[in-house]
Amino acid sequence: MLTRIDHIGIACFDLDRTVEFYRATYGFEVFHTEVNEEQGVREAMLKINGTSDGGASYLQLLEPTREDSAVGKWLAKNGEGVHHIAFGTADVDGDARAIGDKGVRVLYDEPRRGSMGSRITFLHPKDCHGVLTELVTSAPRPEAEH
Ligand code: V0V
Ligand code: CO
Repeated sequence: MLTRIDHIGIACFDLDRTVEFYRATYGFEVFHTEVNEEQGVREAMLKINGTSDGGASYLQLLEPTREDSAVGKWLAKNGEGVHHIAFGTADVDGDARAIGDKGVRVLYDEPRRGSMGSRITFLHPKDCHGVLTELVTSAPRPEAEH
């Protein structure tokens, strides 16, 4: 069951400048940063609400590490903006299977590694009314670390 919005993924050209915008404008601080080479992103998670029990909501700022990555290609075509939404679930495997059975393309056979040790998969935007949709099972108790 999808129980919350885990994060909204926002593509940007310059992660440091975008982080500074969110800090200066709204007061959001960086909770976590990492590079995910498989996904071709450098990312910053800004925690919006939650209790550090795995049930939080974040903004995920994404800068591509290479031009041919998903975010790199998307930025070249669209410029900066909202790239995907991510729903949180306790059971990404089961939910991905159930959604796939409804005829929506699930992009990975098995969930892959996401931010902060989470397990993630994606649904094809063309099957979701134009919205790239991610399903996330958080790691238990993700700790802040920069
Ligand atoms: C592409 N399209 C999108 C889209 N990306 N539509 C809405 N939102 C997006 N983000 C549209 C695009 O405009 C095309 O439509 C069509 O899909 C095919 O796109 P393409 O440019 O030819 O690109 P593809 O087909 O090579 O790749 C698109 C997909 C790719 C969605 C398959 O981006 C992908 O595998 N995404 C999942 C992985 C990902 O996004 N990783 C980065 C975040 P027209 O022009 O034909 O109408 S990593 C992350 O979130 C992490 C680590 C985390 O949360 O922990
Ligand atoms: Co994401």
